[in-house]
Amino acid sequence: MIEIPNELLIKLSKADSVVVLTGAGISAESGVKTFRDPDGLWAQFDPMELASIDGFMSNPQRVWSWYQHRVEIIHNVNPNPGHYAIAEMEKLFNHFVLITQNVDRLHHRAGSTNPIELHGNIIENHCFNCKKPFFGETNLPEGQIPRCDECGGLIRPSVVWFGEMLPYDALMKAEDESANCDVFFSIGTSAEVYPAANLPFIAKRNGATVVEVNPNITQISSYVDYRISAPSGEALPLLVEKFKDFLSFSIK
Ligand code: BV8
Ligand code: ZN
Repeated sequence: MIEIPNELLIKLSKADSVVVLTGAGISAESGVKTFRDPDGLWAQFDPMELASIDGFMSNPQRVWSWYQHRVEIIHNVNPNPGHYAIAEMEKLFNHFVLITQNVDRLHHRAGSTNPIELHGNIIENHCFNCKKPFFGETNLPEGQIPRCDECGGLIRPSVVWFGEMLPYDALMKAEDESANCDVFFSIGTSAEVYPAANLPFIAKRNGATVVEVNPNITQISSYVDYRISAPSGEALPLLVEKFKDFLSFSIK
């Protein structure tokens, strides 16, 4: 039985600004593997070999085909009730911002407007050499990588790899929104990857109520004000339903 604390509903009813940070866990119920769960991506592959510049430079074919494999998976899954609940939350607060570490764009497909993508996205590609966006054919025979039509450079996915800076504007906006919100949700993330993992601390330091939605304990669990220990696909629709009931009750 998932508990939504009444105190949290009261805080949400008084909140002007609400920020949500999501990680791979929000997509788990869509069938997209997380990174660090026992059956996650990193259990099979070494992230430094596959999600880093060095990894790409040392074996571009392997990295490119790993990403194409993940793109294939993402094309065959759909947003889950957790994604839709977050899209619904957007309509319930005066100021609502979604920040995601995910690259699968399932939030967009669920109707969230303008999520801040801290780690880029796996759907778009660009030239490793001149950065020119690439819109050509990506479905090539195994072992082949598309080449840039401008400079002939190798094409890479438009994600942020380990050791790469996050998009400056996205990170600045994410930090600013986290520092100025009333309630901050950390949903489906192990809170291990920086600088994204700083955001809940920035929020807390600035007086926000911090809520974690995650069936497992994470690096920030001991710091948060509320923990909803449940899968986001079940917890978030319930939270939205309880909050709407709370609002309609308090209006009467
Ligand atoms: C940078 C895109 C400056 C690619 C990704 C030492 C200390 C501190 C930091 C560092 C350090 N050494 C290096 C660093 C920096 C490094 C970092 O943080 N490393 C960590 C691992 C220690 N960070 C970087 O390199 C970043 N850049 O710092 O630039 C710089 C420049 C040069 C040199 C140094 C620094 C770039 C980070 C971005 C990397 N790119 N992804 C791709 O996808 O292939 S990271 C990857 O991890 C994904 O984006 C993912 O979103 C992200 C975070 O993981 P999570 O989303 O949290 O996923 P995870 O599997 O870990 O957890 C899932 C959670 O869901 C679990 O808690 C589970 O319980 C929960 N869950 C499961 N099911 C459900 C659920 N929750 C709810 N419902 C469910 N049903
Ligand atoms: Zn190029």
